[in-house]
Amino acid sequence: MRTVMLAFIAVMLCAAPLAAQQQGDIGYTPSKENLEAREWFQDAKFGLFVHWGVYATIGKAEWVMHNDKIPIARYQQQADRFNPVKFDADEWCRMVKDAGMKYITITSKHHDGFAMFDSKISDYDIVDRTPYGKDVIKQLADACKRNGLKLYFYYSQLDWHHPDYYPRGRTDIWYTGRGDNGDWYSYLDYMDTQLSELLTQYGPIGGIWFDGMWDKPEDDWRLSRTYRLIHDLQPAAMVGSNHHRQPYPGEDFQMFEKGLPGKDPFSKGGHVSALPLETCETINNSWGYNATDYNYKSVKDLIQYLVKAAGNNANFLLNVGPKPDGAIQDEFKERLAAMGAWLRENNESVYGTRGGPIAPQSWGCTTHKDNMVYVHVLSAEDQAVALPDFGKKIKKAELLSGGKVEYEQSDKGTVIVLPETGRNEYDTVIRLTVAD
Ligand code: FHN
Repeated sequence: MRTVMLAFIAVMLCAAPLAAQQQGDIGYTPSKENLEAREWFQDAKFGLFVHWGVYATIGKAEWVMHNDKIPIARYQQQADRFNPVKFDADEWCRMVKDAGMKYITITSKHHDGFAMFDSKISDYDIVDRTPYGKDVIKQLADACKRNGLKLYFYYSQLDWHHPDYYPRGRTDIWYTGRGDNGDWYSYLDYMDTQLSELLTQYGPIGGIWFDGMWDKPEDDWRLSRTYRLIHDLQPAAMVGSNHHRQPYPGEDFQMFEKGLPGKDPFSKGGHVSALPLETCETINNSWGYNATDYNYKSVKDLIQYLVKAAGNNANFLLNVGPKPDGAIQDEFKERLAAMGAWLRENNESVYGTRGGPIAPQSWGCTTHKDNMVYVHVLSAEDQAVALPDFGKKIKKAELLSGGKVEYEQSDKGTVIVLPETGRNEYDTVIRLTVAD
């Protein structure tokens, strides 16, 4: 009996990851356009994450419905107060470009289920339910096009509002007033319809940034069908999911939340794939607008986060939570502007690069492009840094800001002496020209 039980447990343990693996489209071969989009994405390096929804009217971030146990009937009233008359999509784009960012990823629907776009399958959306009555996603899509930015849509698979999101998952919310029943596959149909809307109403988009599958990861999400739908409608659109697991077939990039690849708190040191990588982070401690969160990260922290992401071969998606009136608070704008100023001076060591060739070190990290290696020294107090051998002969070393740099290379590695002048408080970048 015991043997049978053990065998049963062993089968169950093997079955879970297998079922999980099969969520994706096993036969997926990315199209040429998709592979080009991945290259573009990796070259772009820096994007703006936007968490914006009716929750902004409460000013307690995007989980307020859950955290404050607000029933649907009462939460819906927030839509009556959502009137972002100061929203100016072109101004957002100017801010993004000035920050050196190349794309925007915005919440088209968060866990509260409220669509920030004009959804035809539901009236629980910005056009039908708010005094504002206009589609902000459309305005942003048009402005991004005018400004040469790519637009990605965050879409929450988890939905605290839809009656068919049932059985409920980890965030089981009994206080919403929804019944204890629902047709799961009807919910997935609804989700696919909304995704089709997002992929057909706004021109070419960068991709879909899924979130929320972690709410009930072992359920049948029909991922292969949904991912195929997206790729059929827009072959170049990149699919990624913040499920905190290794990527499923059909996904085109892998994201990490609040940590560098493999070092984020959610994936528990998990697998870093060969797909394009991205890590997202907040400027204060909140994704959605939080009126009492004053824990702003410094410009130095943010620049170093971007550089470390690049050194780890990942993009950096930095978040703002706009106010309910559509304005972006000054504390965010100031930090973005400062990052942009730094990037204008150091752009060549970030854009178009890939991580390495030397693994991140205690003093910083490296990026590379063609026959250049960029050494990013993040600890300003270091007088010299030691680079392990990376198999290339260094022909020249210079500060990116100008000026010669002394170095000594042997078959064990290289010691670089940092000049007294020309160091940067955020990141001293040394450009090494290496032999082919
Ligand atoms: O629950 C969400 C959260 O609100 C936010 O959207 C972040 C962004 O990465 N993701 C989820 C948690 O993993």
